[in-house]
Amino acid sequence: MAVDVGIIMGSQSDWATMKEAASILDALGVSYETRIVSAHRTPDRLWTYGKTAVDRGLKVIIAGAGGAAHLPGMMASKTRVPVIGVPVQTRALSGVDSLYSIVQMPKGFPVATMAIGAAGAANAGLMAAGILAISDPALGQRLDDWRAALSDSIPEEPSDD
Ligand code: RP5
Repeated sequence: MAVDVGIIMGSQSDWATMKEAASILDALGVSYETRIVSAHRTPDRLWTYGKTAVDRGLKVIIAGAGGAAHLPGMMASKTRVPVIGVPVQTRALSGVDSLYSIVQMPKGFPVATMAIGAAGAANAGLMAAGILAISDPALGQRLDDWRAALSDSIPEEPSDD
């Protein structure tokens, strides 16, 4: 069955971060699949995933990777499905390596790059939902409700607790 969003990641170790995107999509009722697709360890899998993305009906791809994070950019080179990149935080360089690897795409092949780590993954889910909501008013309403609930949860004054 066709899903709207593909959440792909370079390694099992990225899942702790990327599940933040999945959890947002769950909350908003957006269909998705999750796959480990490594630019370096499984390049043929990357190729096939990108080549079949349009025909499989994917509308947005969220791609997370860390270190030499080539997955989002390579995926963007292989499909016109919009790719949202999530730089996974790394131990050696705190994810700045991932961010730089993802954000500096050459003209012609964009990757919408999020913040490093869990916040970036959650925002990738929200960005994907926003894109899909352009043609899905019911999802748009759910996204508006989600945003209003977040705003309502922020106290006006700080407390010591
Ligand atoms: C990248 O290398 C992955 O995206 C991951 O963030 C990083 C480390 O992978 P593992 O060695 O934990 O599998 O390809």
